[in-house]
This record gives sequence, C-alpha cells and structure tokens, in this order.
Amino acid sequence: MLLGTFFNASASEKPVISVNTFSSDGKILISESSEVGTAVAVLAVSYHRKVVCSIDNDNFTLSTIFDNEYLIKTHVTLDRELVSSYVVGVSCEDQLLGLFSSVNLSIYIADENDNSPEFHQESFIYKVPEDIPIGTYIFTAEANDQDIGKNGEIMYEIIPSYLGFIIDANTGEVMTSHYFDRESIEAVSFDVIANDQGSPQRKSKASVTIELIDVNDNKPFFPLPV
Ligand SMILES: [Ca+2]
Ligand SMILES: [Ca+2]
Ligand SMILES: [Ca+2]
Ligand SMILES: [Ca+2]
Repeated sequence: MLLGTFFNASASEKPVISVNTFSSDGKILISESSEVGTAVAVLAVSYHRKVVCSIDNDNFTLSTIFDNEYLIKTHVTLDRELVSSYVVGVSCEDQLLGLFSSVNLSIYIADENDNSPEFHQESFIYKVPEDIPIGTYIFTAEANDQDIGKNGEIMYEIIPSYLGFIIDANTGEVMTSHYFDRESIEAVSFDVIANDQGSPQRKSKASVTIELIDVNDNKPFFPLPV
C-alpha cells in the first residue's frame, strides 16, 4: 500500500507530480543504516503525454518504473551525524511542449545508535587528602554521544561500585562515599562507565585513579622500654 503526500503543480495544463512516501504522515524518513539503493519514494506524474523527470541531488537516483512513474532510491551511504536531512528537487518536463513542473522533497534521516559515548579523557588522576569528608565532589567524568534521543542519552556508573566513590548517574559527578586511610591504602582505582540508552546499548569507559595524600593523623609511636 502506498500512502503519501500530494504536491500539486500550479497550472492545470502542466504535469502534476504526486509523491508516495511509504508513510502515513507523508514525511520521508529513512534510517541512516539504509543500504545504498533503498527505496525512498515513488513519483507518479499525472499528464496526458510522456514526461521526462530528473532530480538535482547526486545522493539519490531516479529510475523509471512505468511511463510517468519513478522510484527514488538512495545512492550513497547515509550518516545522520553528518547530514540529517536532504532537499531533493524533482522536475518533470514534456520535452516537446516545454511544459514542466517541479517539487522539492525533504528527506529526513532517522538516527540509529551507531556511536558510542566518548569520554573527554581516557584516564583521570586526582590527589585528595586522606581525611577528605564523605560526599566531597572530586571531578566530573563527562562523555558525549553524537546520536540523538535515547541513542545519545548517557547514564554513568562506577565499576567496581564499592571502593568509596559514587557517581551521579545523570551528570557524571564523582564524590566520596567513605572515609579513607592512607596508612591502609595509598590509591584507589576504578572505571567510570558511560552507557547510552539506545538499543542495542553502547558504552565506553575511562579509568580513574585517586591518590590519597598523607595527613598527619597518626601520633608518634615510641617503643616502650622493656
Ligand atoms: Ca551515523
Ligand atoms: Ca546515529
Ligand atoms: Ca549512542
Ligand atoms: Ca596519615
């Protein structure tokens, strides 16, 4: 079944181009992962003679199905992150009489989850005093994702989750959640994971090392005489 929008040419004697878009709302929306040669729309020209149609955009092809009926297909690999929509001009002409009509088609590229979140840095190293209070903000592990919507929405987590630091799942802000003692452990290492919310989900990680700076928190120890 072909549904679609009807683009009407102005003068009645001219060819009338109608566009079947394969969608109920008439909008042309194709996935960025579409193979080269994917059908985008069908053009049907109402006119009493044969017309010749052409398009002005090399990223698409126009092929004849029947007289005065054409199929528009993709001619290139699409990437929504580079080009999110195209305008394709279509002209149909009665070459004998010189009568022609033209329409502009807007072709929108739908996002796929084809990009992983990326951290601004692969690793983070911070030094904090060993007596740092619980809940102290350390840094923000921020990642970006070029996709849109859920495909680009990032949630953060720390792995392993029990080493004395917590992360705000929405903002990537890392805070302390425990007391530290440099005399027991001098540094803490963990990974920060950025998960997008697309399907399938994509993720990336950055490594974090927090070095504990000594604070003079131990009284001098004098051996007792025997
Ligand atoms: Ca892409
Ligand atoms: Ca994408
Ligand atoms: Ca993504
Ligand atoms: Ca100490």
